[in-house]
Amino acid sequence: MPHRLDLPADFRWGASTAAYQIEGAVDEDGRGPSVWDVFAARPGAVRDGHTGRVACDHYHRYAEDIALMRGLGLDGYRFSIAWPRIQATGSGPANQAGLAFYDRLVDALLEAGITPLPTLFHWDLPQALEDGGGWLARDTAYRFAEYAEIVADRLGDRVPAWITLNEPFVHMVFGYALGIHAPGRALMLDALPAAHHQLLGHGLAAAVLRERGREVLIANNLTPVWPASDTPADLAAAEAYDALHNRLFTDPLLLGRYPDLSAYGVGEDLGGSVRPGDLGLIAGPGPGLDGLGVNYYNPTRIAAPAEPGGLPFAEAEIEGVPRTAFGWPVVPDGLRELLVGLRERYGAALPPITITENGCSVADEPGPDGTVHDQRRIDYLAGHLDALGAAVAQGVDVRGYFTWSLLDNYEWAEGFNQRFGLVHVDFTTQRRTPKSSYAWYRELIAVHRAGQGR
Ligand code: IFM
Repeated sequence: MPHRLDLPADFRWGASTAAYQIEGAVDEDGRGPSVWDVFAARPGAVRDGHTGRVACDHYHRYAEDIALMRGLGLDGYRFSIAWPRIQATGSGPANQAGLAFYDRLVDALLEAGITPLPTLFHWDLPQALEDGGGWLARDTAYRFAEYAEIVADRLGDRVPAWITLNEPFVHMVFGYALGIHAPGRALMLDALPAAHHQLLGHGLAAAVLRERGREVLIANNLTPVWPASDTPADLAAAEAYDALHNRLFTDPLLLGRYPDLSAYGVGEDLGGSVRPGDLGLIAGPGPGLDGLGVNYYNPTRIAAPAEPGGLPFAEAEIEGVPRTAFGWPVVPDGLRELLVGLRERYGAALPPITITENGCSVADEPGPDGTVHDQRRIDYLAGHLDALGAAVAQGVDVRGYFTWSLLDNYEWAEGFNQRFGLVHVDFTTQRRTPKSSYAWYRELIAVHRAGQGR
């Protein structure tokens, strides 16, 4: 039975992936090493020692993958461009062979009637830039804008809208504060300049894209923050966490200022990294963003820390809800809460929203008849789309939904052990098997397109 949704008729349906998670071909056609190649090679860094060396071999199989997208009836495909394919060391002239790959990809998407929605940075920084300080170095923001210019000049005639960064919060925290993702630095609060420099890079790249008449989005990982109780200590902890996870990224973009991080002992200059004029560059002139990309997976429950002196919050369990294979709590209404909360917080400063990621990992494998029945994913997606519909009914302007992910892929520190795809990938044979959720999503899109949306 197809799922019925009351969404605008021009609502856009899509799926998302990212370069290092699917492309493979890490040494081909002049691609330089990224921080993920180096990190994944470190013993113990990634579960089972998995690397993205081959991943889904999408670099060679993109035509087959686009045929799968066409089969779904997607309006749009969100993928990322690997910076080290375009500039092996993160600066200097463009690598023409790297650009040619994305040229072919974009042309093949358009040929299939699918609008490309590229992300310029989804965590695979050229290692040479990391050797110079990575996102802790201000210079990386300027290199990022140069790279954006190269790519926009080559693909911009066919790509109407661009996402600058994917989840700068996750990249800062996992990559620079905790060291569980590349580049593997464990600097705790000294990682904060990596937030500012990513945002500065966004602002500089956004100016380049807008000069060329292109639309600009950013994809943030956002979470509703639930205080563990209504004690003043838990409420203060929740506020501190919200400032770090959400507002640190949306306030400068939408309001042109950083939130109060005094609970962390951090001033408005974020560890000395903010210079006069930077916030104007991040927020951009006029509405600086044409759209806000929202990646939603789950809410976060926060309590006061057990011991004083460390971080001003502690994460608490969310009880009594289902969990994904990853162990993440499944709370579909959290998406409605998040979207309505954004509108309440930012009012007229909030641009139209696109859900740029939402999905779940399920431990699914083909059964004896070769099919993959992932009812849990269907339930997850249906619940979240209902929540999205409820947010739209409450007046939030949501323009599209891109599920994570088209394919099972390389799930960072988890290697290939978490499967998020609508399509099962056998990582030994590279055989693709559409799961039940693929057929379900195809039907949903078709029903909506046939006029069930408003
Ligand atoms: O796989 C990731 C993606 O790269 C960024 N957002 C969350 C997904 C699931 O963890």
